[in-house]
Amino acid sequence: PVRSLTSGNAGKERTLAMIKPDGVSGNHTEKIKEAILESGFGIAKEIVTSFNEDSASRFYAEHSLKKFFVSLIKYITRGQVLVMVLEKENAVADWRSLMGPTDAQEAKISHPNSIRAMCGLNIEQNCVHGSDSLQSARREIAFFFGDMSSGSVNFSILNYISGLI
Ligand code: IDP
Repeated sequence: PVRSLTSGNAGKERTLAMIKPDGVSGNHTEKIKEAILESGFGIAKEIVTSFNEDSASRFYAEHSLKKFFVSLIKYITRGQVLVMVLEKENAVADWRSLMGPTDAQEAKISHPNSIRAMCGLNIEQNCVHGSDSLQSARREIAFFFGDMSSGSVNFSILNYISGLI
């Protein structure tokens, strides 16, 4: 087939994917990236970083009143994470579907081919994150990679600064 030279990003959607500390320390990174590429996603951006309590609380602000919040912050700050911007048509929903349900134990039964079934341990330690809507995707991509148009401060710079204080 002849490929258009000007196709660029036309029709593509972006979502934020993250391999959480249990995924990185359990050496699941390569397997997960293979599954991502095999499913037709492009990896537009990638960064290895880590959360501190402050950045984690901001990232998960919508869960701040939940019972599991303190435990979630402890889990997500315990090691490095690999953050990626994935690109393809229908990227938000397709990455959620490839991840599988939040509870990795449930995933092993209902979605045995999902990433959470493959690498997750339970409802908390489920090895991957994915934006749940286009709006969250935009917010989360800007959180890590900055967004020149809104003048937000880059995540790694914030992390660096809070490390100095
Ligand atoms: P999601 O990651 O599948 O979108 P959310 O409900 O947005 O799920 O929750 C964010 C993260 O918080 C989950 O991925 C998981 O790590 C953790 N979490 C969610 N529900 C629970 C729970 O009931 N107990 C402990 N941790 C939870």
